[in-house]
Amino acid sequence: MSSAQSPNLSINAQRLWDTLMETAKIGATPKGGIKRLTLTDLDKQVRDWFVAQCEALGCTVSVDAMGNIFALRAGRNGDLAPIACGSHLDTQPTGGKFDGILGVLAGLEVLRTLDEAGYETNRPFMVTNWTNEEGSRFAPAMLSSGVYAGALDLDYAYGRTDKDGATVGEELERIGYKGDALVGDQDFHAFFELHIEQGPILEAEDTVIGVVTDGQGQRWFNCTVVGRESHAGTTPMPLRKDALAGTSELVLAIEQIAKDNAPFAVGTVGVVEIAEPSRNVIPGTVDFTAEFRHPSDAVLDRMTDALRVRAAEIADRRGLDITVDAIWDYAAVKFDRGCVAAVQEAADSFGYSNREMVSGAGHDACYVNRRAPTSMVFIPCKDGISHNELEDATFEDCAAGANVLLRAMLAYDRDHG
Ligand code: HGY
Ligand code: MN
Ligand code: MN
Repeated sequence: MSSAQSPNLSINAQRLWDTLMETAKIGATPKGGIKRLTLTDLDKQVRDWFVAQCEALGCTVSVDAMGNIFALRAGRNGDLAPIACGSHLDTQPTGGKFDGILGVLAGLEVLRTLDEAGYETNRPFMVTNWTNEEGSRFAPAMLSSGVYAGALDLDYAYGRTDKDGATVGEELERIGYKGDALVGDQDFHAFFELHIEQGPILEAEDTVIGVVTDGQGQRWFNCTVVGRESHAGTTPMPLRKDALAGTSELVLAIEQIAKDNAPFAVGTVGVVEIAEPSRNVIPGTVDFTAEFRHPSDAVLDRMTDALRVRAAEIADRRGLDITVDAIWDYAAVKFDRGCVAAVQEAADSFGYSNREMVSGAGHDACYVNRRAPTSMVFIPCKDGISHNELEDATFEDCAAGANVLLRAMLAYDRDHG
């Protein structure tokens, strides 16, 4: 079949769903989610499965020094940079079956569909799996796509440690995914990422496809509050230097800063740890994480300034020492209009309801967009819930998303072959 025009191919919805359910067994949790933290043995298991599936399709598979996996399907013009898709196979500790996984497995389904149709694309096509998108075991998120995009340094990434002191470099070595290819050497002519929305908009509007035009920026912080341990029974309230009470005030201040920048701003404290906790000791040291997100970098600057002002005020009034350490500055993203148009054309070709939208979550595509024309495809998830074992998406919506991914890539290949 010639590829002068973009063919009206569709994916095999049942095969995609069966593949999603099959890999969901790797790290399955009793509540129906997946706990498959990056660079663990479970991550290795699903990576090995993915590589084997791609090789069985005749793909050439390469792995770079950050463990990013690239599976290449040959096209007519083999010397041209591929049109790529993909996402991530790692999950949150309370992860679901679809976050990231849908984007990788839909990419595999795209290759399976082309292979079954005996369709030769102009350019090579590629599916990718990005290491440590979640940033849960090793902060920050999108670590490997960040190195790929030149936003983060390889040595910095290798040195990131988990709570037990294991480093990314050691764990890549241990699971056999510290590849030879230089990070960043792999070029894409374009990149498309399918992902669940992870928010409530598409479901609330009964819309099947999100045509993603932008991604919001993020700022991540590690904070430490130091007061003074002392006896819970003998220390009068006015004499206390209670690190947890100070932390609690700052947590509410973070929430208020986000509310003060409504409707788009969000602020979250996800991890709080008291050093040497004891029920009858006034907490002396508390470490916690904080993050802000907003589509505007200028607003994020203002929110960061407000956080520092509030921290200083609380520290002064309570006699505490508070440090706010900015560990990650992730700029807001505007996706490529040509790629967005390909997604729009694909959604329209199937007659799927659709709307343009901004991504609230970070994605590897947001970094890849610094290297190649990129855009994303969203589908709804039940109740907008994600990073939760109850995360759910329908058979039909997963099929629709994969169909749009397929035809967006083919449309781009038609116009850029
Ligand atoms: O945090 C994020 O935005 C992504 O889901 N890891
Ligand atoms: Mn994700
Ligand atoms: Mn996620």
